[in-house]
Amino acid sequence: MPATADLEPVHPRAMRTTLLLAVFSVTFAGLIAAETERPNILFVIADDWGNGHAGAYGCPWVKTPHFDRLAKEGLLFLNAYTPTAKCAPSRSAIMTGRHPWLLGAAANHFPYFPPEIGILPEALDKAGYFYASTGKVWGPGQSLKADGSPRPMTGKVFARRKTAPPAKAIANNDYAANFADFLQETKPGRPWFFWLGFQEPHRAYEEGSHARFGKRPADVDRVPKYWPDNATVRGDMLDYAVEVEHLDAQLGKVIAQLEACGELDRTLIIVTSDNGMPFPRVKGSAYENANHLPFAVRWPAGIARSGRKVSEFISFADLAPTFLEAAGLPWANSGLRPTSGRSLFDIFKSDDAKPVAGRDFTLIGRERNDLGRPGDVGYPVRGIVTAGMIYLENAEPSRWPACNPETGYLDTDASPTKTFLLQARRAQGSDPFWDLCFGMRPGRELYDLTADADCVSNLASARPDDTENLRAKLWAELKQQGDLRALGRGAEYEAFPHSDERRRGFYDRYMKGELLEAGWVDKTDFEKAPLK
Ligand SMILES: [Ca+2]
Repeated sequence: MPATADLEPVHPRAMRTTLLLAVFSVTFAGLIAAETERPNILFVIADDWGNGHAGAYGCPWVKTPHFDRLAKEGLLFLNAYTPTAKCAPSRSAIMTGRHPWLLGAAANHFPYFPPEIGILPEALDKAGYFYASTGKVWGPGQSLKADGSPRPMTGKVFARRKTAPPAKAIANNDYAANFADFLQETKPGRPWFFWLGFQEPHRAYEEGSHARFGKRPADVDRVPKYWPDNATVRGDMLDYAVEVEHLDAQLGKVIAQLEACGELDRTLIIVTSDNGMPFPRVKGSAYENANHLPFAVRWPAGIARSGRKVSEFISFADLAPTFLEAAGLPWANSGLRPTSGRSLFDIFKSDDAKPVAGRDFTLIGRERNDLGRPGDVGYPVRGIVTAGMIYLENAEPSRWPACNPETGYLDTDASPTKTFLLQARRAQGSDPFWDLCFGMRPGRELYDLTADADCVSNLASARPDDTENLRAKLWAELKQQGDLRALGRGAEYEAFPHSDERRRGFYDRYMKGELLEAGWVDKTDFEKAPLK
């Protein structure tokens, strides 16, 4: 396996003043006065919950009263982005404070996470925090120490409590009861970090379950322009909403427990998701709705002027720096590599009189997500989002973006929406929605997010100056970070092996006649012959 030791770190940004108190609390753990300055941290992350799908953002068909409450009593972020819209690389950025393309093998989905790269739970342990979790933390992939023993991505796991889910295919994890068990094990004077990893609204869904919850197709205020507006698609969106509402209800029970034990105001709470909704052209792609995510923070002791809506751009690379600043652990002592993000404390402390400097854009991109192309190659993309614009560069436009048709478009989860689009193309010989969701893409894409948030009208040729300006900025930033693709070494990402040996070489083995299981797509997703 290629090593990542030669990955040169990004320009380290000095952590803002490292609270003297906090230094004391690390040096002399046990000083109660100092310990009270450090908050508990509750990190809540949904799996595949997409942009804008909360009441706080004005969405009428996904009801999220508990997320909305946190936003109202804290901060609602309007421009929060994961660098890569796929579970493992998105979560790898959170674990390390680095964009995925600075993580060697962990740029990819299903990686062998590099044992030499430090991770958040190890740093929190150094800071004296009790780190624990329930549900989905990091993955899919393998994370082992250099000696082959497991690495502590999850900390102590609380998963004993089960409940009957309100719809089939929702996890039976009684998240709130498991959180209650966790609280029983916390101790006064020792701050904690709890990773509450919902498995919703990841697919599968109980098809049609929305009707049981009183939802009707007309509730959806608008269908994105890259799907047909019909009952199948609207129903699929509402079944997704049922799962989001389940996680929000569980979140409400968790907040109530913190309130009851007097810890709510002593806890920094962040609620977000790892990537956009699991629908064609969203999860796994690099368009606006793939990487742009719901994000709210509540922390009365640490936030100036709660109740604000924050327009500054933030990245998941900013999370680990935020957590460690709250924990009072200087980055240099954390064991983590230099961060490519920066702590959100500048936003927390902002007087809101003018925008916080240096937060006017964010970088996104991807390498290999799911398998399903000859030679296990990926679909490399880099992009930049700035006020009103998104620029994307597809490094290998001759490849299929959602993976090859003859192996089921493996980078798009099975769904009624996907099935509808595939059947429409088969029935008519072509289909404009299929083209948007599964067809080949040009090397350069530019979208005006103000007029076209769905990213369906590519302006790269029509606006050459904007394209060139954003292109220059994108690659200058990536080069400064140390992105191998910016240094002409992009092929190295493709050489890292997929960590699921059963499926490695999927395309080539399948095309030779081997029967391979891919449970996240349908048998009908496989085209009988290669398409042009
Ligand atoms: Ca996910």
